[in-house]
Amino acid sequence: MEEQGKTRRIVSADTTRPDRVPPGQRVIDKFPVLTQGETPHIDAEKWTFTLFGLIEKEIVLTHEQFMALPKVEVYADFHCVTTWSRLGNLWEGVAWKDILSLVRLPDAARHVMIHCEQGYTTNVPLADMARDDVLFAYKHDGSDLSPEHGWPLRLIVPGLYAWKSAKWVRGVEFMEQSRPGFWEMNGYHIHGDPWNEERYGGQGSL
Ligand SMILES: Nc1nc2c(c(=O)[nH]1)N[C@H]1C(S)=C(S)[C@@H](COP(=O)(O)O)O[C@H]1N2
Ligand SMILES: [Mo]
Repeated sequence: MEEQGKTRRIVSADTTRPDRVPPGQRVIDKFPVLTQGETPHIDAEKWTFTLFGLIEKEIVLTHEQFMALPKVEVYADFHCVTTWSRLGNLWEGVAWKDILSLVRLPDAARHVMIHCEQGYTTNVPLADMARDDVLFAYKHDGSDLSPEHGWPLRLIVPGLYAWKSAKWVRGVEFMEQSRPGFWEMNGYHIHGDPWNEERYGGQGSL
């Protein structure tokens, strides 16, 4: 029984919708791997997690320091823009709220850019990050993330299409203005809300 009492449990509000499958999506049971490029090989001893950008002081955490942060479990659905949805995932990791408590955020900060191994990036408004079901996950359905699914750490933003749920995360950049990340520069929507089918195209301002 590892630290059962300490782990907070959160149920993503979207899983309680009368119709929990967003328009144009179909439910699948398996968990496909969608990666642009190769699965990176990561050495946890050398891995770091950096918070930078529009904050007073850059923060760099080692893997050991990250794993010592408070734990949360989140039950949430996962919607890929290519139309598959995997319902009822149990993620374990560190809530965004607990990452935010490490920094002093200036009022001007409105967006983050998530930076990953091999240069993958994705932009997310802080307003979307603020939902209580957003976490940096290191476990899925009771096991450590597999390398293909993002070990040692991935972001999970259940309220947006899954390209925002960046795998192999290495850092978070705080920004005043939004700018497009990898897929957003390659035709995906700048925001990516599955309930409004923000799939492709909309490079409008957030
Ligand atoms: N670093 C990184 N993160 C990524 C991707 C990627 O190619 N590289 N693909 C994204 C896309 S398009 C989807 S649908 C999900 C898929 O997650 P999965 O491979 O664990 O199913 O990861 C997202 N995160
Ligand atoms: Mo995707």
